[in-house]
Amino acid sequence: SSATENEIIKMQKFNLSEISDTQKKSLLQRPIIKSDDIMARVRPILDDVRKRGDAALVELTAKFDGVKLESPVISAPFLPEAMALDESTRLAIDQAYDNIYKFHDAQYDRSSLVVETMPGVICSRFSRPIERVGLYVPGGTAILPSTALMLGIPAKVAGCKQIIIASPPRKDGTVVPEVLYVAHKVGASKVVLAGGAQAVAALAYGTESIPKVDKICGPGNQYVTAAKMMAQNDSSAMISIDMPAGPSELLVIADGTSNPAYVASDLLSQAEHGEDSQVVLVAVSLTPDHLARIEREIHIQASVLPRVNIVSQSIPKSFILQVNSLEEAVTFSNDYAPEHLILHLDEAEKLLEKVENAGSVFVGSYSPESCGDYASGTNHTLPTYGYARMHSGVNTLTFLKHITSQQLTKEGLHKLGTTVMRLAEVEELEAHRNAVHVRVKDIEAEMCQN
Ligand code: HSO
Ligand code: ZN
Repeated sequence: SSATENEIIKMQKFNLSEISDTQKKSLLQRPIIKSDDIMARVRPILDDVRKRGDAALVELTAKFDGVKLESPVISAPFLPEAMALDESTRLAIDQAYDNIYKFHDAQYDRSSLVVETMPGVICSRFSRPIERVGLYVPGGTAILPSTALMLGIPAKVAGCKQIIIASPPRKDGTVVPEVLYVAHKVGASKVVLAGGAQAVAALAYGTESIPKVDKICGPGNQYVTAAKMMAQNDSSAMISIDMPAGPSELLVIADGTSNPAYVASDLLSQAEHGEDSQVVLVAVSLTPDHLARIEREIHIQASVLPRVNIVSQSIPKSFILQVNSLEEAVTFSNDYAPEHLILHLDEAEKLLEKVENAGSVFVGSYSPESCGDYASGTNHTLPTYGYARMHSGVNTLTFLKHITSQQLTKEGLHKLGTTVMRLAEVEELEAHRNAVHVRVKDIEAEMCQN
C-alpha cells in the first residue's frame, strides 16, 4: 500500500541559529545500531560454516535466501555467461571499467622509497599485493555490479593473485551476468553464491570448495558488517577488513546559486538506497522561496520514482539545516563527516581546501554523486557512519601492504651503534645492546690495526 499518494514527502527542517547544542549533537549522530543482538545471531553462523564448510553454506543459503544450490561456488572462466549481456550494458561496463582502472592505476606508486637517514644507514620501503582477497558484492534490494567494479579493479591493479567475489544468488540459483562479466574483466578466480554472514565466514575460514582469503572488502548490511568485524577479531581466521560500514549517506551544501531540481535529484539518488539512508541538506543563506522550490522538487521527483516506498521512509528521517554562512556549513559538514559531500555552490572548488572529513566530494552542479557511484573513476566504497574522520574509502592501497627494509654499512653501524646501545641500556635489554656491541668491537679493533 502506498501511504505516499497524498502525503507530502519532505525532510525535517532546522535552523542552526535556533537549535540547542544538544539538538545539534543529535543531528550529527547516526542512528544507533543495536549490535549485541546482531552479534548473537552472527556468531553461530560463523561457527557453523567454519566447522561444516560447504554443507553449512548451502543450508544457510537455502534458509536465508530460499535458494537450493548444488554447489556454492562457480569458477572461472565466466565469459560464456557474461556474453548474455546486451551490447549497451557491456559498453557501459567497459567505459566505467576504463575510467576506474585509470584512476586506481595512477594511485599505485610502483617505485620504492630509499632514504639514507645517516651515512651508511639506508632505509627503504616497497609494496606487495595482498595475495588472496574476498570481495563482497551485496544483493538485497538492488543488483550491484558497480560494487564488483569498485572492489575488483583496485585488487587487480594492486596485483592480488587470487580474487574471489561473493554475492547472494538470484532465486533461480544464478548470479547476475553483469557481475560475472566484471568478475571476468578483473580476473576473479571464483564467484561464491552466498550473501550475509555465511558468505563472510566462507571467505574468512575457507571451505572445501572456497579458498580462505587474507582480506575481506566490500559493503553489506548489518549482518555482513558484524561478521567482518568478528572474523577480524578471531585470530584463527587471520584476516583483515577494509572498514566498518553503515547505511549509505550524503550531505549537500547548497547556496543561492544552486539549481533546486539538481539538488533534489542528488538527495533522492542517495535516499533511494534504503529506508535507513541518511541525506542532509545544509542550506546556506537560502531565501524562503529558494528553499521552498527545493522542497517542492523533492516531493515531485520522489513521487514518480519506482522506489517511492523507500524514499518516503528515508526522506522524512532526513533533515535540512539552515545556516547563515559557508563557514558554518563546512564546519557542520566536517563534524558530520559524510560518506558523500556534494557542493552546489558558486565557485564550489574553493571550498575543497576547507573540507577535513568526507569520503568523496562532488564539486559543482554538474557532478552528481551518480557519476562517482558508477563510472567517473573514483571509488564508491566509502566510509559511512562518521568513520570518514579516520578512514579512507577503498583504493589501490587497500589491496597492498608495505614492507620496510634496511641495510647498514660497517661505517653506518659504527656511527649509529652508540645510540642503539644506549637506548638498549635504558630499556635494560642486554641482548639487544650486545648484538651491536659484538660487531662494533670488531669494527674498532679493525680500525686500530689500520
Ligand atoms: N551510493 C552507493 C553506491 C552505489 N550507488 C552503487 C549505486 N550503486 C554507496 O556509496
Ligand atoms: Zn548510490
